[in-house]
Amino acid sequence: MTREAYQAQVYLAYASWAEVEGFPGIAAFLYKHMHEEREHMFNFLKFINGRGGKCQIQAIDAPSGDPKDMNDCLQRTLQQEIDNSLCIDAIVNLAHEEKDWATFNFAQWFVREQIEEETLVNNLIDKFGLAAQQPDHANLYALDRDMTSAPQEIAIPRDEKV
Ligand code: OFO
Repeated sequence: MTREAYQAQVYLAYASWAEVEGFPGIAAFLYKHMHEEREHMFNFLKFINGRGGKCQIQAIDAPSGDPKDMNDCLQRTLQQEIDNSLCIDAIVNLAHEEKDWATFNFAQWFVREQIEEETLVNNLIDKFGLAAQQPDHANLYALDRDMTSAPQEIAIPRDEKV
């Protein structure tokens, strides 16, 4: 739960950084994602409390400084999500080991969510790479503008239809 709160804190920091650096569209996308991570945190809290446990509300670590540019920001965002996926995997492994099928089932939603989130950031890295190659940066402007309304959800391979 604290890890999800940390995810939200990192998205907040990167969104604020992007806003100041002149990328309002990417900032809007990251701000929205901050809310999604807060929701994940809340999902953990409700699950733990609802199963007879009691959540301990702990301090959230500070994010590790400003990115050096937008590419660095997106790469660091991807790494955050990969690290988070490993934390979710650890929950799945432990639940399996302890035959705690309720937690195992609960964690499956997050496994799927992480596939989605890693893909979402990877796609953004690809688009940014293409746009940044243009000498006049016109595509970068368009990309940033489009990010304001970009969806936070994406289909995962299992859901794709040919
Ligand atoms: Fe993307 O971190 Fe929540 O699950």
